[in-house]
Amino acid sequence: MIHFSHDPEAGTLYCYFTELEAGQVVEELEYPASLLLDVAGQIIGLRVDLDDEITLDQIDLALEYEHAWLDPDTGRLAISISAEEAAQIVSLDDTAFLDLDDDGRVLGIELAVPDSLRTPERLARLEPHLIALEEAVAITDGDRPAILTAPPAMAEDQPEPIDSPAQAIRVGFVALVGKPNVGKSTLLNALLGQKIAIVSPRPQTTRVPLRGILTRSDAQIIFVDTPGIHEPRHKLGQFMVDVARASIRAADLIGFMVDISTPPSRLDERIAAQVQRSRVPKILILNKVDAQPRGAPHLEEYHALGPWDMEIAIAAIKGEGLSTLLDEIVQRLPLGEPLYPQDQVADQTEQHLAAELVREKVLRFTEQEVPHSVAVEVEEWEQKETATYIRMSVNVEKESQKGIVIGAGGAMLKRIGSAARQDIEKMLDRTIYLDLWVKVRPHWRDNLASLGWLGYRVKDWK
Ligand SMILES: Nc1nc2c(ncn2[C@@H]2O[C@H](COP(=O)(O)OP(=O)(O)OP(=O)(O)O)[C@@H](O)[C@H]2O)c(=O)[nH]1
Ligand SMILES: [Mg+2]
Repeated sequence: MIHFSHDPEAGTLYCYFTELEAGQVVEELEYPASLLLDVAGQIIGLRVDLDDEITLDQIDLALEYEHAWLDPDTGRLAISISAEEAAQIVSLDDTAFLDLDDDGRVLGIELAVPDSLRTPERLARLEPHLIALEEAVAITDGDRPAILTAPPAMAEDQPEPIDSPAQAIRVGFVALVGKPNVGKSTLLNALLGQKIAIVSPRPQTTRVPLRGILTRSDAQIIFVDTPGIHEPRHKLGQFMVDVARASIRAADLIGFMVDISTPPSRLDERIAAQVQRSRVPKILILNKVDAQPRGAPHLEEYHALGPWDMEIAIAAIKGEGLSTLLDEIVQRLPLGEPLYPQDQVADQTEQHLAAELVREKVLRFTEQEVPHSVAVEVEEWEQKETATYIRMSVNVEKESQKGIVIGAGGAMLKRIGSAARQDIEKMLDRTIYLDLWVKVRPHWRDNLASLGWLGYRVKDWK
């Protein structure tokens, strides 16, 4: 959790990562601080420049927040109300105070906002995230606070459409949902004209929702590629299904995707029933039309899982039917203002996408239980003179899997590394040096702590 409050008289901005109880703060530390501003000069967050005196454990409460980010090289801890990058960083003359409890944990940060940045215009974006000072006081008394966090970027809480029709374009979130392996990620990449989602012939390739943003003059469509909905057999699977369902709830339009080359399964029926419960427009996307048997024998069975606002047969892999699909989607989206900068294509960091590309190669080159037991983490990412040095760990669950991923004489790891390096270089358009290490993390797919550590936490993706 996180909440901000602002004391206009003292000119102080508070940012707290936990419910405070009276007497909990026993120590204060001072660090240089800055304010993060957006392109319009409005405050969207703060940054403190930490040093080696503070350990990662001490700032764990802050780092739980989805828009908190620590640069391990510089020690800068940035906290923002949104995922966007600050357009301007204004360093403050006064240092910020970090409030610590008796375990040395950082509970919150206080900083003095200079007069020039304390105008209503500057504070406008922060305003909805501020809790009133009375409530902040109540927190100190141990009452349950009215916590206002950064808005989930999903559609439910997006601003109302703008008034002037001249400026309004079609804007909305389109959830691509369906069972594993029907081609959701392939479609996302095809619609965007570039690869941001990994694809494999194995089911359950996508693990976290990935937003791909398509901006054109009349519309901004945010496609949400979701994990395939299936019968979960471990906590990771449950997480995947939970986040996929959350994407259905948050969508302005649902693209229910099926594989028309095979008949509907019980899973298709169940997902269709979930989709039907939503009130937003629903499009039945019949994919893999290139591979379907003559006479489209399954068309009627899928149609019967409806009603659908529209049905369309496509071949995502060949790009067939996509422009019609896009037009049908756009005309069903609400009017609004763009939510992302024009040139932004994905909502994930380069690091996340690069780690996914490594996982994709593991999915492609290894067999049996190995592909699903792998999680890839970026451990180091540093721009050096001639190349970006990237170190990642490939986590598996068993020693035997580690052996398979490394391969005889390291051959498999070399193969994975070399294929991933080519893709990452293409994505970043620069030379990289990729250093892969294989680690055993027993039963991580069923261990909540490991899931959190590896970035599979439901709250991060809702
Ligand atoms: N023949 C054919 N194959 C396709 C088409 N679209 C996707 N595929 C293949 O289907 C497989 C699964 O594709 P993905 O895009 O990873 O499927 P997904 O629905 O994202 O799967 P999960 O992430 O596991 O839920 C891959 O081997 C794709 O190449 C298509 O239009 N025609
Ligand atoms: Mg996928």
